[in-house]
Amino acid sequence: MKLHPEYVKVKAKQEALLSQKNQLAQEQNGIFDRWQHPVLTAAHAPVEWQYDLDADANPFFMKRLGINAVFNAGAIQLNGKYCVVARVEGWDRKSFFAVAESDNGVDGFRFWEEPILLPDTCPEETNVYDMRLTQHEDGWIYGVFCSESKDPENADLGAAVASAGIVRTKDLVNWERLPNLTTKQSPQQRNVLLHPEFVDGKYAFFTRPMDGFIETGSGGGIGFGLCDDITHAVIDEEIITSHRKYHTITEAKNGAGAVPIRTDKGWIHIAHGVRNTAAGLRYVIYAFATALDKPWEVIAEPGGYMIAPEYDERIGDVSNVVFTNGAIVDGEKVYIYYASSDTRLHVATTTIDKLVDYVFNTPADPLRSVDCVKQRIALIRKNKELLGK
Ligand code: M1P
Repeated sequence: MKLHPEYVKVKAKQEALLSQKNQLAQEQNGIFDRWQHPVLTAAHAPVEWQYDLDADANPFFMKRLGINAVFNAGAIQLNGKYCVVARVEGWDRKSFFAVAESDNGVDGFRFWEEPILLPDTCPEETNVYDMRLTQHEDGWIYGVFCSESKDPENADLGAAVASAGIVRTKDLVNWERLPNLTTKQSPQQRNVLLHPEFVDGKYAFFTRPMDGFIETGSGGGIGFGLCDDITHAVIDEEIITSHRKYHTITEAKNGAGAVPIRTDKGWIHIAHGVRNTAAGLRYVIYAFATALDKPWEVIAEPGGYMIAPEYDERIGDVSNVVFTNGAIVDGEKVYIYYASSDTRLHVATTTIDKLVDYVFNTPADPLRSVDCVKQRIALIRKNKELLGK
């Protein structure tokens, strides 16, 4: 074996990307700040994960196991570092999880040496993705993710079954796999998230009841359910928190995103909503608040989206998508990790005060055009008065 001379060149080129500083984007909206560069892309994946570095075995220095995309990431702060568990997708379309860390949360993210090898307890499982990381008050860090298998009862090769896989760890290194979540009312689940606190002494999950793999069907929105034992998690009953609504950003589906953020006024949720268009599904990120003592009860929901795909974000493997499954709260600062078009990961930064103001003081969607015009005219007239017009 001998090291291929191309390795040094490829590594140096990647180092330039990894050490690139991020800057605030120019256009801002007062709600959150965008940043110029994505924080993780396929190009951030270690060279050693993709090439056989041995010149004898790989004379043309080919990528043997390429990486297609790095996107939807769970996020926590651990040992003073901003850590994300990203969804990494190989050229073979299989996703897996890998930890990347940064000192400041907006640039310098580097993957740990090896991706996460989950305990293989589920032989039928083909694909895993979108881990939400919850630092639970019981002392564990839980990862809840989508565990996808071929539908054994449907000959169609595209027919799949989605359920919620559960793992736990203390250090993001050693992972214990627990049995998948069972939801008695819903045949399929995706976008499941564990609430960070016990509710009535029980583990509380935000769920996304679905009739099929893609369509939510009769699933009315983001669900909520309690379970007694996380090591054999069963939810008997789900109720709906944030509802899907006709002719809104959540008409086709919605799903929980980042772990709810505790504030003095309520839990702030940052979720995704989906509508259908002639060009396919459009995914945006929206926010709402639930009551501190009843985390399932929505007490404020601004109209429309908070983050929608813009410029380059619109284009990718699944275009016109922004999606979040992780945020980090560091004192007053909030870092929302969102992916664009199932291709790359970005950060949006804001503060607790701004989020609270946004969620509680932005008008709700009045649901009809005529009422939206009235809402806007009221704003215009108030501004005219202020401007002395
Ligand atoms: O392709 C967009 C997103 O589609 C799914 O989300 P949902 O279940 O709400 O349709 C997820 O597979 C997600 O990973 C993906 O980003």
